[in-house]
Amino acid sequence: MNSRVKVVVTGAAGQIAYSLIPRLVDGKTFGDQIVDLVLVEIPQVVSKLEGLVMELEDSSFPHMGNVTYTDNFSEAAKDADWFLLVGSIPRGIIYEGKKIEERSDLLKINGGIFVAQGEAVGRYGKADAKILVVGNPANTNALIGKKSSGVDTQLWMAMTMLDSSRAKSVISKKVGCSIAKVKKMIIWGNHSPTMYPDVENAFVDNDSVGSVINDMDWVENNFLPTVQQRGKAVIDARGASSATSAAKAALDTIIACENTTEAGDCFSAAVASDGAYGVPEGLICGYPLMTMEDGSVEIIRDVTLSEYAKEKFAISIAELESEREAVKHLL
Ligand code: NAX
Repeated sequence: MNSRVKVVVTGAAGQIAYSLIPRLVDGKTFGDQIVDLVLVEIPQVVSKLEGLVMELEDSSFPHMGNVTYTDNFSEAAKDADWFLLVGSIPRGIIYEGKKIEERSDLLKINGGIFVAQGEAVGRYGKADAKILVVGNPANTNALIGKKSSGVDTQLWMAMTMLDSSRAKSVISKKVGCSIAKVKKMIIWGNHSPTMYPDVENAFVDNDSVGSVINDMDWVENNFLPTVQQRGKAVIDARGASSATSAAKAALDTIIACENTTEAGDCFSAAVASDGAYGVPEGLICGYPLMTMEDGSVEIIRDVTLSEYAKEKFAISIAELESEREAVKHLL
C-alpha cells in the first residue's frame, strides 16, 4: 500500500454519512491507500459515533487506518486531505422554536456554521486539501467556507454529482441504453431546482443526447422537472431525503477528483467561478470539470451553450447571486 489519506466527515451520525463512511475505507474510493477518518458531530449527538466506530472496526476493512470522533472541528481539521462537509441543519427541523421551511432561513443558520468550519479548514487543513460541501444550501455554504478559509490553494466544491447521476438515469431510460454510456452530463448553476442539466451537450456513445432524443418538448416538460425536483420526489416517496444516492455521489466526486478524467468526458461539481461562461467571479457554480494528469481540477471552457441553455443557466446564476446577497454579512 502506497500512502495515507486523512478524511474529515461532518454530520457523521446522519443518514448520508451512514452509507458514505464505510465506503471511504473499502479500498475502492481512495484506491490502495490507508484512510484515516475523523468523524465530526455536534455535541448533542457526538457520543452516538462510538457505535459507528465499533461497527467500522467490526467490518474488517483492510484499508481502514485510525478512526476517531469529536465535536471539535478545528481539532479534526489538522492536516486533513479531504473534508466531506455533510453536516448541516436540514429544512423542516424546529430550530430555536421556529420551523425552518425557507431557503433563506437555512442560509442564515448554516451560513454561520460554515464561517467557523471554513476558518478551520484554511488554518489546519493541508494546503492542497479538497473540500466537498454536501450540506444544503451547498453552493452558498461552500462560498462562505471558501471565503472564510482565506486560502486559495484548497479546492472548495459543492456537490452536484447526484444531480448529474439523476439526469443520466433519466436519459438512459429514455434512450434505452446503459447508464455507463451517458457521458459529459453537465449540471450548470446551483444545486437547487433552478439547476440546468444540459441534455444538449451530453453524449451517448459519440452522439449528442439532444439530437438522439430530438424532442425539446420532452426536455422542457419532462426531463428538466424530473431532474430538478427529484430530491423532493424521493422525500415524498421515502419520508426522508436521499441518502444512499447522495453518499454514492460524494464517493463518485472523490473518485473523479483522484483520477485523470477520460478525454471527451467531464464530471459535475460546483466550484468558484473565475468568470468562466460569464458567471460573476467567486460564485460557487456548477460547471463541467476535469481532473488533469497533475491532479489539478479544471473547468472545461469550450462547451457551447444554446440560447435555450443560456436562458436556463441565467436563472440559476441569478439565484446564486441572490443567495450571496443574503449572506453578504458573512463574506
Ligand atoms: P441528517 O439530518 O440525517 O444528518 C445531518 C447531521 O449533521 C446530523 O446528525 C446533525 O447532527 C449533523 N450536523 C449539523 N450541524 C453540524 C455541524 N455544525 N457539525 C457537524 N455535524 C453537524 O441529514 P442527511 O440526510 O445526512 O443530509 C445531510 C445534508 O445533505 C442536508 O443538508 C441535506 O439537505 C443535504 N443533501 C445534499 C444533497 C446534494 O446533492 N448536495 C443531496 C442529499 C441531501 O439532501
